[in-house]
Amino acid sequence: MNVLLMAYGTPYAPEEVEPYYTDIRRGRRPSEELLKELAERYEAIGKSPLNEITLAQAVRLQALLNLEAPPYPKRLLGPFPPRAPHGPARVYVGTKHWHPSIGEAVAAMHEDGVRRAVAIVAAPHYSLRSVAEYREKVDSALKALPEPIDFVWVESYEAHPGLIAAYARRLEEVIWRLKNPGKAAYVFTAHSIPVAAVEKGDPYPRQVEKTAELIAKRLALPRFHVAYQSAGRTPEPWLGPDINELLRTLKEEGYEEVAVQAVGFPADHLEVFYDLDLEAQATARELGLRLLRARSLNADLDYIQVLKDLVEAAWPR
Ligand code: FEC
Repeated sequence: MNVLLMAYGTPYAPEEVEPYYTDIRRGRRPSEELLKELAERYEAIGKSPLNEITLAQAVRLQALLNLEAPPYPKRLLGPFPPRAPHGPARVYVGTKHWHPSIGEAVAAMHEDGVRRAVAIVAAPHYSLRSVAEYREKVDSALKALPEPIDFVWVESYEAHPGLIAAYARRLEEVIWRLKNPGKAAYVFTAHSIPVAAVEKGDPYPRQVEKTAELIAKRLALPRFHVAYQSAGRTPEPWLGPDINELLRTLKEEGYEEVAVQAVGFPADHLEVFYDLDLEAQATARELGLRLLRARSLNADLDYIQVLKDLVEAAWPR
């Protein structure tokens, strides 16, 4: 079994911010002002842990896929650890905007003799501005190969019961810390996308709502809100409400405590540590709101088990 696990990617060092940002902008170099602003955001969080988390996810997913599903054999006479019935699994990492790039990963897979594989992004919601773009990068890498690799895609998993349970578990930890859970606001966030994509029929906002609704239902929350964060620095309109704008509305409505969960991102990175933990937290402080954020899934085994389920269900038999 072969897997291409993809994530956004982040620069490893400050001097890599410029080419990374240029790649995000499809080859257009950012202005000095935009570059300075992004570099300052990285500086403010110290470092984005996204590459390390993606690698840890891949290593753990590979280990889980190679273990025979419980119940294990009664006697440990055979090879140890017990072998999965579908044979040795290999998980390759490809990042959308940095290294290893999706192109580098696909080329390495081909060189290793891989001819079929499952492609999955470490982000649960499909968007024309996310998963569709990962797919374009895989397709363009395939064009450079002498023989094709047959990829089966997991395009979204916004309602996977294991994902909902994993998110609910972490939100529950926040609920325990609220002074008055019955009167708090519960806000689920995802990365914003340009409104133009939504007008083209992007299922993204519907899928984000679905995840939020299922977590809320599982925890019997009295109410919940969906907000978008990290809108791009471009003049076009981006999907809202923005989290900071929603915090202002919540304050006006009389809320004192807000529980926030970033359901669009399984991992911690710039958009979580800066946009939520610094920026939204500062807005909340200024408004006199108490904001608590649920911790991320990262490479925790409950999330890796979700990836394993999805990959095994997609693997052609
Ligand atoms: O920790 C890190 O260094 C990387 C954090 C990071 C993640 C991420 C995820 C998503 N993005 C999505 C959409 C867009 C669109 C644009 C865009 C731009 C940026 C910029 C940075 C950035 N994104 Fe991102 N995104 C992360 C970081 N993103 C930095 C450039 C500066 C800025 O605008 O803030 C606009 C691109 C353009 O100009 O054309 C659209 C979506 C996701 C969630 C799915 C995924 O993880 O792939 C959607 C993590």
